[in-house]
Amino acid sequence: MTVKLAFAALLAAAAARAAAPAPTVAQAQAFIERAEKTLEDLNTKDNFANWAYSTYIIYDTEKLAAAADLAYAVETAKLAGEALKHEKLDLPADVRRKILLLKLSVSAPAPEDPREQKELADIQAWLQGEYGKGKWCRAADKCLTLPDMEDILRDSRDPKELLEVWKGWRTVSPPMRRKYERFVELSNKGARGMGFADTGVLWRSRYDMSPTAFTAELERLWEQLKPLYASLHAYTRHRLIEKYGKEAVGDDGLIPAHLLGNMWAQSWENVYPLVAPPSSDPGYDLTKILEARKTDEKEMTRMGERFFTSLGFEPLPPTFWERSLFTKPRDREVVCHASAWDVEDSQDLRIKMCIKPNAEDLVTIHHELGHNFYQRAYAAQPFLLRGSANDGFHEALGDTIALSVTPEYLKQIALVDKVPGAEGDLGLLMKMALERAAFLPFGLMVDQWRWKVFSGEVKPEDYNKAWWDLAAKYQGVKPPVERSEADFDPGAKYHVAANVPYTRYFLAQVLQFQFYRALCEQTGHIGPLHRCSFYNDKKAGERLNRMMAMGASRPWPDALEAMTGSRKMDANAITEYFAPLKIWLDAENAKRAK
Ligand code: X8Z
Ligand code: ZN
Repeated sequence: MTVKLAFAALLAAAAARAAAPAPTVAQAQAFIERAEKTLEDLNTKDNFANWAYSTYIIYDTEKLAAAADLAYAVETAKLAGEALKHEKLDLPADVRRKILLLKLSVSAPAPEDPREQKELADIQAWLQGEYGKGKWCRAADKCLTLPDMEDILRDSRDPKELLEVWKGWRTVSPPMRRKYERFVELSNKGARGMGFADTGVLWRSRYDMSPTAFTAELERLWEQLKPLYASLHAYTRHRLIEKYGKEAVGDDGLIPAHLLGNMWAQSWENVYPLVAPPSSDPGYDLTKILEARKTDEKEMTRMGERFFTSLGFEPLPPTFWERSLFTKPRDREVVCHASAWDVEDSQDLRIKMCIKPNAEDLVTIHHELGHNFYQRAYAAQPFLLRGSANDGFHEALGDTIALSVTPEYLKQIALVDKVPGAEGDLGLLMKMALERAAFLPFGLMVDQWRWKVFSGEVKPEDYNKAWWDLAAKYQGVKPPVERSEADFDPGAKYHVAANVPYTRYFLAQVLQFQFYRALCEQTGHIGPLHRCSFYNDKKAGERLNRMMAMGASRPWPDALEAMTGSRKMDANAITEYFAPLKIWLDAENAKRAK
């Protein structure tokens, strides 16, 4: 088209717009209803395609998943564009909220150019598959999958083997680097098309406050939590030096990432035996109990389900048991990273998980079922409001239940014979701190990295360095060997490869302790908070259900208020829970500071 003709076309379009009557509120309402129908249908198709891909990674399912993702993302971008013309109207609150949620719903928005739209969807599906298929071959005939390597990280105490496996898993991600770079470019184009400065700003706009105010909220919460984390870190580091020697740990105040029992050093419960407070053993080891009883994967999931039904929730539908994936198949590649699915209409609920009979996975089962019960609780909401109050709420629900897996509860369900007395408290609290308090800075740093990457503050040539700078700053953790920009360690974490925002898990830690405290207060629990279990408490179930049934229909402070009476996120429920441990840790740390 010549310039002159193009200009004429623009003028004609502007004239047509001027001539078109302004839309009415009724039209806006009809628009959003149509949009919901279209999106719900595309979403279901996308779920079927992605379920097939994640549980059977081959070329063909990759293509089917990419095509379904593409259709969903393109339609969302188109509808978000159309919604603009309704935004100036004086809309009913629910319509306005739906338009807002529509614009915020895709984590990697489609750019305008159809070729780039396809490229973006293809890269995303490819990255997921690379992560899922990732293997490291110890020897030509001995290739390990991620769950194999996680087993070694969990159980081995041989620093050479730990190092080998830690490095081994990270050979999977360097091929992702170039694609990730391009992914960032394309996703940012999409975000800009929707009026956001970059993808990170879009993510931070999901919290019913300005992105800047949200960043400040995170900072405020982290300031509340830092002293607890610092005490736990110092004590753990000291005990690791006792175990592995000063030489292995170093004298820079940091902890090498391969010694903490977890592939990403994100939670540390697997090193409990190395850091247990002397003479304060709770007297039972849940992993050993599950092993001794030969509890299989489905039975572990049944245990989780029974907690929810004890609160008054309906049991999961038969299709949950037929269609979920509970174990790693031997004959095909799958994405083992645990997830919960609402495949169709909040009826076809499933989990996908390569369950192992250990305490860590029992907690993860509760976490995943929390997603499923949440999905069912908001089933009656219109499509765009089917979600949690903010994404931290979704992640917090099952964890709140898992906080109730106390010795008292385990006795009630006859998994232990004897409840430890108060002498076991420090041990119990230490286990929980390694599992949850240790996670806090990791929950923050992943998106601190991505936000800088999306904004361009961190350039591709500094991807790896920036990752480890943040790990040092927030977690006090360092790589066990020198890394370079030939590595791409962020890509060795599922949520980076799969583009799942991560701040939600930090928020979930804060929220779950607030939920738990509120429910325990309601049950009239007396004694230390960490001994409270609301198992069997129908009133607790009702309260949870009230909040969950709201879905995303109201700004999250309303849901938080319904649940806890407070409209603010507050980390003091965590600090209160761990207060006795903190006192003990500080005394221990002080002995060495002298
Ligand atoms: O990804 C998860 C869940 C699925 S939403 C298994 N989590 C984070 C992780 O594994 O990194 C739960 C805790 C943090
Ligand atoms: Zn989750």
